[in-house]
Amino acid sequence: HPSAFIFDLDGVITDTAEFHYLAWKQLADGLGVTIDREFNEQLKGISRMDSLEKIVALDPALGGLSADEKERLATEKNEHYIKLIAEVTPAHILPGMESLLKDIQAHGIKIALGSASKNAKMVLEQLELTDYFDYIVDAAQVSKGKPDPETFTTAADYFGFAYADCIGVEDAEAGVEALKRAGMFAVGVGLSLSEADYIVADTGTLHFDSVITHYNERS
Ligand code: B16
Ligand code: MG
Repeated sequence: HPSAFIFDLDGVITDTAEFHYLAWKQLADGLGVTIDREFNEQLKGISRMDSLEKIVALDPALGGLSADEKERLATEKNEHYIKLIAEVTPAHILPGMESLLKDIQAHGIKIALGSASKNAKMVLEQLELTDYFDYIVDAAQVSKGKPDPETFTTAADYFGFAYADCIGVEDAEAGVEALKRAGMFAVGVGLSLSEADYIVADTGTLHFDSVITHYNERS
């Protein structure tokens, strides 16, 4: 068996992408920039400030924003986002994920969260899943976000586990790249043309036994 499972949050445990989208959309509207759900795909898995940079880049007129102004805008988006996720409940857990966490725990395997979100702890609390997690990587303690491996290696280092003995679950290619660069076994959810070691269509088809079978067959 592996030593640990390390989960991404948004798109794996729950779909916070929609709430990020609504908060960014309102901010962008205020700046006179229009974004849609297709554009929002580019914001999945990347940090808050990198997301703002991508929105600002849509309009050359916003090229002159100072670092302080960007900080203020990112804070404004985050305050709105926090209001939105206050409404998150266990009903927002993606299909099959709580039973997967139960199965992993029953086998004595450690569970960690490796999310780029600084609000990850609050989201897990809202979902009532905090108790399943032995360790949560706080995005604030990571200096290089995904696709850098640091988010995932920080979790493995906390336990003192070899990276090759860890399984990561991701829905974004940047996250899969981070896992592969760390030397971990990467499970991709809903990804096509992915570098992931094992791919499932959605969380509903992500089962403990099949992940372990593929992990044990890895070359
Ligand atoms: P915050 P993940 C990521 O979560 C989101 O996918 C991404 O859209 C967001 O910008 C990032 O967290 C930072 O979130 O503003 O709450 O710190 O997929 O890494 O769990
Ligand atoms: Mg994600």
